[in-house]
Amino acid sequence: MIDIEKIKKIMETEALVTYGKKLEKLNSNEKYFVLSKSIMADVVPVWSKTRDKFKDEKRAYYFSAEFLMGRALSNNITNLGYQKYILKLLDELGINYNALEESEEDAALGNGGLGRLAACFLDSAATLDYPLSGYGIRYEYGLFKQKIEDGFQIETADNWLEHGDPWAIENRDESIIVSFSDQAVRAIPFDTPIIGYGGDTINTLRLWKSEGMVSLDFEKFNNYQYDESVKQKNDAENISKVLYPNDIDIEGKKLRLRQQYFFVSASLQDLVRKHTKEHITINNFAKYHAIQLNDTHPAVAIPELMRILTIQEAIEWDKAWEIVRETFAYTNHTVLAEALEEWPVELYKELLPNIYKIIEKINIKLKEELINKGISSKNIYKYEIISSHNNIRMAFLSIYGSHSVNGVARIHTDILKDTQLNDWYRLYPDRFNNKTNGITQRRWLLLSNPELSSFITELLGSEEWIIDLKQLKNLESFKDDEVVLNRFLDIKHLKKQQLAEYVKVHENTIIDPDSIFDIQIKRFHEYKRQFLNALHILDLYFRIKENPTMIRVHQTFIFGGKAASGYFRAKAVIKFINDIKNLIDSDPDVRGKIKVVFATNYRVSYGEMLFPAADLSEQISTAGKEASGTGNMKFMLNGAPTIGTLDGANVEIVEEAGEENNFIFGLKVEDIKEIQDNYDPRYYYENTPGLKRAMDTLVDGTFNDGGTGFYRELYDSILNFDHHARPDSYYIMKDFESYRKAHDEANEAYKNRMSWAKKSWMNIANAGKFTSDRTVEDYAREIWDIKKKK
Ligand code: NBG
Repeated sequence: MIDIEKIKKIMETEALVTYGKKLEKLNSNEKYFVLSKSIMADVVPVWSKTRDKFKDEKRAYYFSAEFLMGRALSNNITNLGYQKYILKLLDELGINYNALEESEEDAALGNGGLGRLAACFLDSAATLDYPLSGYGIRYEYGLFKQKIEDGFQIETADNWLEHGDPWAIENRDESIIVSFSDQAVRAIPFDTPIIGYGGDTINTLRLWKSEGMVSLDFEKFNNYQYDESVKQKNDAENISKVLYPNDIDIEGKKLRLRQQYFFVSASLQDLVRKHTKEHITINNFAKYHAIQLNDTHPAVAIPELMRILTIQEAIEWDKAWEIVRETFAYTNHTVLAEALEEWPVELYKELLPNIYKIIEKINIKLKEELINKGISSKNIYKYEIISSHNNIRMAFLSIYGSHSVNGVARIHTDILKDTQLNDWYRLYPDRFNNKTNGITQRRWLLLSNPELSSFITELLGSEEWIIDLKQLKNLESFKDDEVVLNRFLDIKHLKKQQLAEYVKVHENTIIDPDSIFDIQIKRFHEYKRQFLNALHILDLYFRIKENPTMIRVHQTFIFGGKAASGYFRAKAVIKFINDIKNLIDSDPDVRGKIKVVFATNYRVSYGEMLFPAADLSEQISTAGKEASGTGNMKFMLNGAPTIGTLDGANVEIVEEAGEENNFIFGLKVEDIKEIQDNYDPRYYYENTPGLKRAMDTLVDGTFNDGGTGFYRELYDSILNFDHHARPDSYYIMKDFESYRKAHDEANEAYKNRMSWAKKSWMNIANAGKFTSDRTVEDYAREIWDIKKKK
């Protein structure tokens, strides 16, 4: 039970000892800090109780280069059940909670879905009382901050630790040395509590910071070599300096390889050290540890554990390999070829020669196994971990060194089995399984949409849904209840108003809560097709100009998302969207009827405002390309129907909520297979009414890309066979017409308020499957073999 007097005392003490001021004199940021510290004081004892209760049990570890945690304060006080007491206390102290909440920086140690999934899994596992810890890197700078200047994306450093991080405890006494061929560094663990809902289980996210073995070379300093004297320290610190701002495409940088090995080696050494302290033998390591590899970024864990077992612990190879395979499981998060990580042999040899030798041996063992399994020698190259191009294929290493390989939505796993990883699937059919992604309803409904949450609790007569999302199914009985649906519409309107207020302040633009809020928020990538969305808006613009009396519900199109810093085509689309926005805003004929907003610096905390305010969820990736998507689930849970393709988890969303309650369009995976060899985008460009007109704005002087060449390049990527063997490889020209039709249907459907509300309602009622609680239960049972303990 919360001791509010104690919380207050600690706040006052912290104010004095940390800032040398009285509590009331602190600014919002400082108040946020002391409040968080006072909650930490409460949490720490329960945290160590959790460690004790799982001491002798098998535990699971999520190895991930990214954890996109967002803000902690509100989430933690909600999960602890402290919210109303804290609000009351702050009220008495005259402190404005919202200002304090807003002053917390997002912990953006991830790019997008992959990192956010890791964060949702941690929340679910703690809530369900499973022992799951996260292991990763404490990047000093998270994902860059985005500004828009003149329509262009500008990136600036995300110095999220500037004001300190009250949620992490630095455990210097547990530091670990990690060695490269040319460098040894000290890995310092920072532990953050992961507080399950109800507060019974508090798990750990352990992130490593890289430091030099010595902080100053005294001799050099004395010899006036000031730069040299801190070089070793700086080189070491660079390893955990920044998160690579790339999702999907790999970034083949030496420093990135150092990052991967750094956190993986530190984490494994940490686990082995603890294990050998607790158990007499290392032979039973797999009995107590399940490690999930979040994509291939941590795949070097496989040879690293082999190194520790065979060299450090002197276990013979085959026995060690058995332990490794039993310990690891691998999740694949994409089928895009450019994202399948490969590392040049030369780089490994240079940086990690011992690890490279182990990979070579793993490859030899693999070849032996293939021959034993009757794979003909001419086919062996298809599997080799070290390819004929002298690259190490990390996905192959991960499959071979794991007992489980999973995709993240049914269609994605099927594609892996049927095409991308088909050879491996035929070799080890039992190793492959699906785990459709999920999201935590604690953050994505309870916290971000308290109004809808209370209404749901009222209707269901219980709060059970917070830990058992299937309960939402019982909302279906209200699907024709106009009183209920009207209240839902009122809540939606309120969330739209709240967003509009925020947008007014932060984007300096007015949006109308009575218009349809049509939202696409996610990283910018060609396969996600923000460009298709933009083209359609432009087409609407021209249609309204041509036919001013056209009767449509007014629409507000909201985009949010970042483009990787070197990804010019994605940056061109951001610029294009901003140009369309300005075109519309400056045209009195169209202004008000449609409106474009660019939500700058999209991040977890912005998402918490956007998802609840959406009327329509844009999930329009080229079929077969989006592994799952998780934003789609956040929209669904907040009652926004999907306009989307049959891709990723959209397939399962529509299966649950009904196709009639969503707007599905476009090519399916099978259709693409059929047309891909003869696809000519120019045909659709010429023959789809309105499409040429919209496309040509890229090159006819309507817009100005400031001499960057962005627009011509974008245009060519879609239409020019001289530049590209397969132009429009994401089928935008072909899908345009059916996308427009789906939009027209959605706009028409929106006019009937009750039937629209019913569609939304059916989405909420059928969102139960998409909780990460379900996903984590499945991993725990089918892959990790861990048990919950209250
Ligand atoms: C992303 C996919 C998404 C998926 C998330 C989480 C990578 C490499 N993959 O579709 O693009 O939802 O992973 O599984 O970031």
